[in-house]
Amino acid sequence: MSRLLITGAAGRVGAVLRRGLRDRWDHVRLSDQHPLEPETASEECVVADLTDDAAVHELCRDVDAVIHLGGIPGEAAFDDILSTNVCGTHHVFEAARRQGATRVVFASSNHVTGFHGRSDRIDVDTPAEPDGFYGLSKLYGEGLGKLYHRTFGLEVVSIRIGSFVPEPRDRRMLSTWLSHRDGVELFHRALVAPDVGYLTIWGASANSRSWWDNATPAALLGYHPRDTADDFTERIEQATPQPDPIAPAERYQGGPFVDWDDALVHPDRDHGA
Ligand code: 15L
Repeated sequence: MSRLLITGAAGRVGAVLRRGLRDRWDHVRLSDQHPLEPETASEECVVADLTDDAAVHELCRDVDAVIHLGGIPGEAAFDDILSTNVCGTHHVFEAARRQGATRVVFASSNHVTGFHGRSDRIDVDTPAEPDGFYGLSKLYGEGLGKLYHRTFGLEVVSIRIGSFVPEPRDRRMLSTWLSHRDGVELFHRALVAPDVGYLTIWGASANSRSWWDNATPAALLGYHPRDTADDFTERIEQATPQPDPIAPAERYQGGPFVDWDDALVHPDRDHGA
Protein backbone atom coordinates (compact mmCIF):
# COMPACT_ATOMS: atom_id res chain seq x y z
CA MET A 1 0.00 0.00 0.00
CA SER A 2 1.40 3.37 -0.88
CA ARG A 3 -1.29 6.06 -0.95
CA LEU A 4 -3.14 7.09 2.20
CA LEU A 5 -6.05 9.50 2.76
CA ILE A 6 -6.61 11.06 6.19
CA THR A 7 -9.94 12.86 6.69
CA GLY A 8 -10.23 15.41 9.49
CA ALA A 9 -6.48 15.88 9.23
CA ALA A 10 -6.50 19.35 10.81
CA GLY A 11 -7.97 18.07 14.08
CA ARG A 12 -6.10 17.12 17.22
CA VAL A 13 -5.74 13.45 16.31
CA GLY A 14 -5.05 14.20 12.65
CA ALA A 15 -2.21 16.60 13.40
CA VAL A 16 -0.36 13.91 15.36
CA LEU A 17 -1.06 11.03 12.97
CA ARG A 18 -0.09 13.06 9.94
CA ARG A 19 3.40 13.66 11.29
CA GLY A 20 3.77 10.19 12.76
CA LEU A 21 2.73 8.27 9.67
CA ARG A 22 3.85 10.25 6.66
CA ASP A 23 7.32 8.71 6.34
CA ARG A 24 5.70 5.27 6.03
CA TRP A 25 3.62 6.17 2.95
CA ASP A 26 4.61 7.29 -0.55
CA HIS A 27 1.78 9.80 -0.69
CA VAL A 28 -0.59 11.15 1.95
CA ARG A 29 -3.71 13.12 1.02
CA LEU A 30 -4.88 15.27 3.93
CA SER A 31 -8.42 16.52 3.90
CA ASP A 32 -10.32 18.80 6.21
CA GLN A 33 -12.97 21.50 6.07
CA HIS A 34 -10.21 23.89 7.21
CA PRO A 35 -7.32 24.61 4.82
CA LEU A 36 -4.03 22.83 5.47
CA GLU A 37 -0.58 23.34 3.96
CA PRO A 38 1.64 20.46 2.82
CA GLU A 39 4.70 20.10 5.04
CA THR A 40 6.56 17.61 2.85
CA ALA A 41 6.69 16.75 -0.86
CA SER A 42 4.64 13.61 -0.21
CA GLU A 43 1.70 15.49 1.30
CA GLU A 44 -1.28 16.81 -0.64
CA CYS A 45 -3.96 18.95 1.03
CA VAL A 46 -7.59 19.15 -0.04
CA VAL A 47 -10.42 21.16 1.51
CA ALA A 48 -13.57 19.04 1.53
CA ASP A 49 -16.86 18.87 3.37
CA LEU A 50 -17.83 15.34 4.39
CA THR A 51 -21.50 16.10 3.79
CA ASP A 52 -20.70 16.61 0.08
CA ASP A 53 -20.94 13.12 -1.40
CA ALA A 54 -19.29 14.02 -4.73
CA ALA A 55 -16.38 15.77 -3.01
CA VAL A 56 -15.76 12.76 -0.78
CA HIS A 57 -15.85 10.49 -3.82
CA GLU A 58 -13.06 12.58 -5.38
CA LEU A 59 -11.10 12.54 -2.15
CA CYS A 60 -10.87 8.76 -2.28
CA ARG A 61 -9.61 8.63 -5.86
CA ASP A 62 -6.45 6.48 -6.19
CA VAL A 63 -5.95 5.82 -2.49
CA ASP A 64 -5.12 2.42 -1.06
CA ALA A 65 -6.24 3.11 2.48
CA VAL A 66 -8.23 5.68 4.45
CA ILE A 67 -8.02 6.90 8.02
CA HIS A 68 -11.41 8.46 8.68
CA LEU A 69 -11.11 10.96 11.53
CA GLY A 70 -13.41 13.65 10.14
CA GLY A 71 -16.56 14.61 11.98
CA ILE A 72 -17.83 16.35 15.08
CA PRO A 73 -15.53 15.21 17.92
CA GLY A 74 -17.99 15.51 20.82
CA GLU A 75 -21.63 15.82 21.81
CA ALA A 76 -23.71 18.11 19.57
CA ALA A 77 -27.23 18.68 18.29
CA PHE A 78 -28.67 15.57 16.67
CA ASP A 79 -29.11 17.11 13.20
CA ASP A 80 -25.44 18.16 13.09
CA ILE A 81 -24.28 14.72 14.23
CA LEU A 82 -26.58 13.15 11.64
CA SER A 83 -25.25 15.10 8.66
CA THR A 84 -21.56 15.05 9.54
CA ASN A 85 -20.91 11.90 11.55
CA VAL A 86 -23.59 9.60 10.15
CA CYS A 87 -24.06 10.70 6.51
CA GLY A 88 -20.44 11.90 6.23
CA THR A 89 -19.12 8.55 7.44
CA HIS A 90 -21.35 6.72 5.00
CA HIS A 91 -19.97 8.90 2.19
CA VAL A 92 -16.42 7.92 3.19
CA PHE A 93 -17.09 4.15 3.31
CA GLU A 94 -18.99 4.24 0.05
CA ALA A 95 -16.38 6.34 -1.75
CA ALA A 96 -13.53 4.20 -0.40
CA ARG A 97 -14.99 0.97 -1.73
CA ARG A 98 -16.13 2.45 -5.06
CA GLN A 99 -12.69 3.93 -5.65
CA GLY A 100 -10.98 0.63 -4.83
CA ALA A 101 -9.38 1.34 -1.47
CA THR A 102 -8.77 -1.89 0.42
CA ARG A 103 -8.82 -0.70 4.01
CA VAL A 104 -10.54 1.92 6.17
CA VAL A 105 -9.43 2.71 9.70
CA PHE A 106 -12.35 4.39 11.42
CA ALA A 107 -11.85 6.71 14.39
CA SER A 108 -14.53 5.45 16.74
CA SER A 109 -14.67 6.51 20.37
CA ASN A 110 -14.79 5.15 23.89
CA HIS A 111 -18.17 6.94 24.08
CA VAL A 112 -19.68 3.94 22.26
CA THR A 113 -19.50 2.30 25.70
CA GLY A 114 -19.62 5.42 27.88
CA PHE A 115 -22.68 4.37 29.87
CA HIS A 116 -20.91 1.32 31.28
CA GLY A 117 -20.13 1.80 34.95
CA ARG A 118 -16.60 2.31 36.10
CA SER A 119 -16.66 -0.99 37.98
CA ASP A 120 -17.45 -2.83 34.71
CA ARG A 121 -14.64 -4.60 32.88
CA ILE A 122 -15.63 -4.85 29.24
CA ASP A 123 -14.23 -6.23 26.03
CA VAL A 124 -15.12 -5.46 22.42
CA ASP A 125 -17.91 -8.06 22.45
CA THR A 126 -19.68 -6.45 25.42
CA PRO A 127 -22.89 -4.72 24.29
CA ALA A 128 -22.48 -1.04 23.49
CA GLU A 129 -23.82 1.63 25.85
CA PRO A 130 -23.45 4.92 23.96
CA ASP A 131 -23.52 7.99 26.19
CA GLY A 132 -25.02 10.42 23.64
CA PHE A 133 -25.70 11.14 19.98
CA TYR A 134 -21.96 11.38 19.42
CA GLY A 135 -21.27 7.90 20.86
CA LEU A 136 -24.26 6.55 18.95
CA SER A 137 -22.87 7.98 15.69
CA LYS A 138 -19.60 6.17 16.36
CA LEU A 139 -21.50 2.93 16.93
CA TYR A 140 -23.18 3.52 13.59
CA GLY A 141 -19.74 3.96 11.96
CA GLU A 142 -18.61 0.66 13.47
CA GLY A 143 -21.75 -0.97 12.07
CA LEU A 144 -21.06 0.48 8.64
CA GLY A 145 -17.55 -0.95 8.84
CA LYS A 146 -18.90 -4.44 9.58
CA LEU A 147 -21.47 -4.13 6.79
CA TYR A 148 -18.93 -2.97 4.24
CA HIS A 149 -16.60 -5.76 5.22
CA ARG A 150 -19.27 -8.45 4.89
CA THR A 151 -20.83 -7.02 1.75
CA PHE A 152 -17.84 -5.73 -0.19
CA GLY A 153 -14.80 -7.30 1.48
CA LEU A 154 -13.41 -3.93 2.56
CA GLU A 155 -11.02 -4.42 5.49
CA VAL A 156 -12.01 -2.19 8.40
CA VAL A 157 -10.55 -1.45 11.80
CA SER A 158 -12.58 0.69 14.23
CA ILE A 159 -10.46 2.27 16.94
CA ARG A 160 -12.43 3.38 20.01
CA ILE A 161 -10.08 6.18 20.92
CA GLY A 162 -9.76 6.93 24.64
CA SER A 163 -8.17 10.25 25.66
CA PHE A 164 -5.55 11.10 23.05
CA VAL A 165 -3.57 13.83 24.79
CA PRO A 166 0.15 14.37 25.44
CA GLU A 167 -0.25 13.46 29.13
CA PRO A 168 -3.21 12.35 31.29
CA ARG A 169 -4.72 15.36 33.06
CA ASP A 170 -7.29 13.94 35.45
CA ARG A 171 -8.28 10.76 37.29
CA ARG A 172 -10.46 9.49 34.45
CA MET A 173 -7.56 9.69 32.02
CA LEU A 174 -5.60 7.31 34.26
CA SER A 175 -7.98 4.73 32.75
CA THR A 176 -8.53 6.17 29.25
CA TRP A 177 -5.19 7.64 28.18
CA LEU A 178 -3.76 6.93 24.73
CA SER A 179 -0.30 8.45 24.36
CA HIS A 180 0.64 10.07 21.09
CA ARG A 181 3.39 7.50 20.55
CA ASP A 182 1.06 4.55 21.14
CA GLY A 183 -1.67 6.17 19.05
CA VAL A 184 0.59 6.52 16.02
CA GLU A 185 1.69 2.90 16.38
CA LEU A 186 -1.87 1.66 16.80
CA PHE A 187 -3.10 3.43 13.65
CA HIS A 188 -0.04 2.13 11.80
CA ARG A 189 -0.77 -1.46 12.86
CA ALA A 190 -4.44 -0.98 11.93
CA LEU A 191 -3.35 0.05 8.43
CA VAL A 192 -0.77 -2.67 7.77
CA ALA A 193 -1.61 -5.75 9.86
CA PRO A 194 -2.56 -8.55 7.45
CA ASP A 195 -6.01 -10.11 7.13
CA VAL A 196 -7.87 -8.02 9.70
CA GLY A 197 -11.28 -8.54 8.13
CA TYR A 198 -13.38 -6.40 10.46
CA LEU A 199 -11.93 -5.54 13.88
CA THR A 200 -12.81 -3.25 16.80
CA ILE A 201 -10.15 -2.20 19.31
CA TRP A 202 -9.86 0.41 22.04
CA GLY A 203 -7.28 3.08 21.52
CA ALA A 204 -5.56 3.03 24.90
CA SER A 205 -2.07 2.80 26.31
CA ALA A 206 -1.08 0.10 28.83
CA ASN A 207 -2.99 1.65 31.75
CA SER A 208 -3.44 -0.71 34.68
CA ARG A 209 -6.65 1.16 35.66
CA SER A 210 -8.16 0.50 32.23
CA TRP A 211 -11.78 -0.67 32.07
CA TRP A 212 -11.18 -2.27 28.67
CA ASP A 213 -9.87 -5.74 27.88
CA ASN A 214 -8.05 -5.18 24.62
CA ALA A 215 -6.03 -8.41 24.66
CA THR A 216 -7.62 -10.20 21.70
CA PRO A 217 -7.75 -7.35 19.16
CA ALA A 218 -4.33 -6.05 20.26
CA ALA A 219 -2.80 -9.49 19.61
CA LEU A 220 -4.53 -9.69 16.22
CA LEU A 221 -3.12 -6.31 15.17
CA GLY A 222 0.27 -6.79 16.81
CA TYR A 223 -0.31 -3.63 18.91
CA HIS A 224 2.03 -3.42 21.91
CA PRO A 225 1.54 -0.14 23.79
CA ARG A 226 4.72 1.24 25.33
CA ASP A 227 3.28 3.98 27.52
CA THR A 228 1.13 3.84 30.64
CA ALA A 229 -0.89 6.41 32.57
CA ASP A 230 0.36 4.67 35.74
CA ASP A 231 3.42 6.95 35.62
CA PHE A 232 1.12 9.92 36.33
CA THR A 233 -1.07 8.41 39.07
CA GLU A 234 0.67 9.93 42.06
CA ARG A 235 0.89 13.40 40.58
CA ILE A 236 -2.76 13.43 39.48
CA GLU A 237 -4.10 12.01 42.73
CA GLN A 238 -2.23 14.62 44.73
CA ALA A 239 -3.32 17.47 42.46
CA THR A 240 -7.03 16.65 42.17
CA PRO A 241 -9.67 16.42 44.93
CA GLN A 242 -11.37 13.12 45.79
CA PRO A 243 -14.22 12.75 43.28
CA ASP A 244 -17.87 12.65 44.36
CA PRO A 245 -18.64 8.93 43.85
CA ILE A 246 -22.34 9.48 43.11
CA ALA A 247 -21.90 12.17 40.47
CA PRO A 248 -22.86 10.64 37.07
CA ALA A 249 -19.65 11.92 35.49
CA GLU A 250 -17.71 9.91 38.09
CA ARG A 251 -19.86 6.76 38.01
CA TYR A 252 -19.75 6.09 34.30
CA GLN A 253 -16.86 5.49 31.96
CA GLY A 254 -17.89 8.31 29.63
CA GLY A 255 -17.20 10.93 32.32
CA PRO A 256 -18.62 14.36 31.48
CA PHE A 257 -20.30 13.02 28.33
CA VAL A 258 -22.94 11.25 30.43
CA ASP A 259 -24.01 14.57 31.92
CA TRP A 260 -26.48 15.47 29.19
CA ASP A 261 -27.45 18.86 30.53
CA ASP A 262 -23.84 19.88 30.50
CA ALA A 263 -22.94 18.18 27.21
CA LEU A 264 -25.86 19.59 25.28
CA VAL A 265 -25.89 23.04 26.83
CA HIS A 266 -22.16 23.38 26.15
CA PRO A 267 -21.70 21.26 23.02
CA ASP A 268 -18.40 22.93 22.13
CA ARG A 269 -16.90 22.48 25.54
CA ASP A 270 -13.67 20.55 25.65
CA HIS A 271 -14.81 17.33 27.28
CA GLY A 272 -11.39 16.09 28.05
CA ALA A 273 -9.02 16.05 25.09
C1 15L B 1 -13.69 11.57 22.54
O1 15L B 1 -14.27 10.79 21.79
C2 15L B 1 -13.52 13.00 22.19
O2 15L B 1 -13.38 13.21 20.80
C3 15L B 1 -12.35 13.63 22.93
O3 15L B 1 -12.44 15.03 22.82
C4 15L B 1 -12.31 13.21 24.39
O4 15L B 1 -13.39 13.73 25.08
C5 15L B 1 -12.30 11.70 24.51
O5 15L B 1 -13.36 11.13 23.79
C6 15L B 1 -12.36 11.24 25.98
O6 15L B 1 -13.26 10.47 26.31
O7 15L B 1 -11.49 11.65 26.75
